[in-house]
Amino acid sequence: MAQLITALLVPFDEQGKLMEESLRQVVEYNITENKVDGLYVGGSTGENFMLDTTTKKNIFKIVKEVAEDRIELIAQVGSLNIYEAKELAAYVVNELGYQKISSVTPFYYKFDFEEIKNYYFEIVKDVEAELIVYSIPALTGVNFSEDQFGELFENPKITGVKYTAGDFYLMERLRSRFPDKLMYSGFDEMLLPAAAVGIDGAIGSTFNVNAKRARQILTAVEGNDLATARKVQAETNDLIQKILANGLYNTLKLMLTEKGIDMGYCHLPMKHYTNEQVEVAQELVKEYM
Ligand code: NAY
Repeated sequence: MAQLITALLVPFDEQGKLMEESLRQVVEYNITENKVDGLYVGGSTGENFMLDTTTKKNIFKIVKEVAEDRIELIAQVGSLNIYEAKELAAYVVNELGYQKISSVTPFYYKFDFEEIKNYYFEIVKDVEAELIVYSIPALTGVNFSEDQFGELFENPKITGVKYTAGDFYLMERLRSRFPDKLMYSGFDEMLLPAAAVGIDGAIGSTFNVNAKRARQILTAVEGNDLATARKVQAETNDLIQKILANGLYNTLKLMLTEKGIDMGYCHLPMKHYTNEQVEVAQELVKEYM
């Protein structure tokens, strides 16, 4: 069965300070209510790239304290500052006991493939952990070819990819050519086609509020029940469309706040929510949760 892994939301107060107690609660909610198999910590959904090193470490530590070994944890340590990425990798693996790390492709500058490959090999070199490449071309501008994935996968410590893209031809080519590497899909609105290609897991922000439907899609595809998978993906996409129209991370946070976990605000420069966004989120909770 493919794993369902929530891309964890992180609560911040109005000043952008981590809300530790709420973070504990949202981790517990994902384990006991959403019943997910794992958490992806420090990704886009965690607003990670706006945070300082101390806060990132604190988030990894709190998540591990709450989750212990009940579910799988993947720490996204990637950073434009490769020394920060290495420091975070050493911290989560050696001090906290994470077994998997992940790293976004370096972004902003137009690094060539050799530079990107060196970045990954350098990050994983000194830690005893598996590394999942986080590929999200729409946000980073970095597109790998099939052969370039192959070059990364030659490193035995690089064990998979979080594939956040809509190119299902490339996804299928990777799936067939690297059957022993892990393939995680990253777009929740395309879970059904990704599951049909054959994934080891799905990592998604909307699983914070919609995990049951996501699980139904995975179960239906694996049971060859395409009619159910389509119906549930359509319901899911009605919800995702409304969430995206209302502002992705603000709405997900507001929905959890409505469920009793105070998720605070998004981190500046992301906007703080408006009253209209709150009203929409409240309606979505009534209709979908
Ligand atoms: C991350 O790093 O948190 C992720 O990439 C998780 C995957 C999400 N991608 C982003 C960019 O948020 O769940 C998706 C996405 O939010 C969802 O499919 C809505 O488009």
